[in-house]
Amino acid sequence: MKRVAAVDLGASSGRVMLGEVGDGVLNLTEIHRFWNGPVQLRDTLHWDILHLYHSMLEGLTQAGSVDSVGIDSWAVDYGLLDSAGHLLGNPIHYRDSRTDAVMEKVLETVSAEELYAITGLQQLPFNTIYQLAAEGLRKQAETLLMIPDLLGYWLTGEIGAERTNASTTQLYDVRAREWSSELARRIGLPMELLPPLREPGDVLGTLLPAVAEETGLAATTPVIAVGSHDTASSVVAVPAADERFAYISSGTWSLVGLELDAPVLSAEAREANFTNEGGVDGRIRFLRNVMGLWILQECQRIWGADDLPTLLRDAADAPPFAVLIDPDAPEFLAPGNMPRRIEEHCRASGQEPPQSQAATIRCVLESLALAYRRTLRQAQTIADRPVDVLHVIGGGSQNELLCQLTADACGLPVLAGPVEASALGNVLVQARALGEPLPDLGAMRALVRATHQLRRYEPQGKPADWDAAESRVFGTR
Ligand code: LFR
Repeated sequence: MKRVAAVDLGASSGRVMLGEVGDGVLNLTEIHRFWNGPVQLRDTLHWDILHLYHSMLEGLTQAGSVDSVGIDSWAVDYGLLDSAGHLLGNPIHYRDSRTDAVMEKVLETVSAEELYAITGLQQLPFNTIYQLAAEGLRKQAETLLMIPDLLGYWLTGEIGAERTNASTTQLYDVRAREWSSELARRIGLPMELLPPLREPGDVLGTLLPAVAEETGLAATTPVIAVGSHDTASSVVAVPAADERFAYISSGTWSLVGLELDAPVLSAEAREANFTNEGGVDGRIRFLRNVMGLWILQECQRIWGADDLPTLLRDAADAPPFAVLIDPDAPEFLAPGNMPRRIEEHCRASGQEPPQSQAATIRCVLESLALAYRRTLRQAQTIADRPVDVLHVIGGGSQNELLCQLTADACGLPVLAGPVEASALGNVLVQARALGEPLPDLGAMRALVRATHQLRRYEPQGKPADWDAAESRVFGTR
């Protein structure tokens, strides 16, 4: 039996989980959960990286002795080190406004077609390439480390770039499976900034003596690179039985798509803004970001409404298809007064704004389900991959109303769970690196299936209602 610590950092909370993996066993226990979120400091939105580091150490201390440690987090964000290995400033949050209109500027140097041909990445205004262009590199910067690589560096002193997360920077060549020196040159980025790539499953190193002392862990404890992009880890834990599945990794974002063996770099894929992010074992996550539960979380924050179950019960009773929004509209990206932005969005699209919290939540969830439907249909057509089942994994898999609306909208059975998918994927990749016989993703997924209960939602209602809703929001696009 292997005992490993999975550090899993999400945009609204972080956790240290203890994973136990053995023959037919996959246990996950939460050791420590802590707050995470944007911190506005003067004119910039930051992550509180030292709080995350400190909380990670607290969790590792409470975990007791483990065979290894692995870290995953959201993507695209980074810290910069100087030549002495010191962090140059607090990492900036991808929702910060410094990237506003930067994409357009970069596209004057490298066309969207060229960028896609090399990276296969969806255009999101906060991709690492645009963040770097926005900040104009500080002269002292010597090394760029993505968030999990930065925390791994602080644990071990070792520098590297885990591949799944590197693939989200838009500086990574998805076919050559290397950093793109061509793109770095074109945007004036020194290649030396980008550390050597490492694979999920590689050992970064062992704990630094000071870390071992602080946590009480053995100094010989290895830190193992996992699918350090949380979405890569969560897709590892999709409990699919065969290839004909789609997934929604449902949390602050909803990552909606397919798992493929090779990238799809066609004009249709680019025009529909699908991404080809690198997965564990060389798979491709062919997906699109849908705004996700972020809008709901921001509504709750503004209302001071913590009681989600009650809000969802009321939303389930609210009239269907009353008001619909495009959840991916740019005005929903930055933190702020979401209820007001929804009202404004409704007025601008000629709809009477929702009149209650329940109606607002209903509008958000139906609109998300509609965006899922559209994304999945496009993904299947563009990748030429039919699917029989839709797996919803992550925190959002607990939202019964959203799962049912998703099944209805997509016309597919939804299998919901596991909730802690990214932590499970993190644990599984560590266990394999430590020698557990989990030869491939199929074996890992079979273990998740055997040890986790899933909830099934059958599509209900009238498909024609969703057809009509789709053309209301997206026209015939
Ligand atoms: C989900 C996620 C998405 C990424 C977004 C920003 O947590 O990692 O995959 O697009 O956060 O990094």
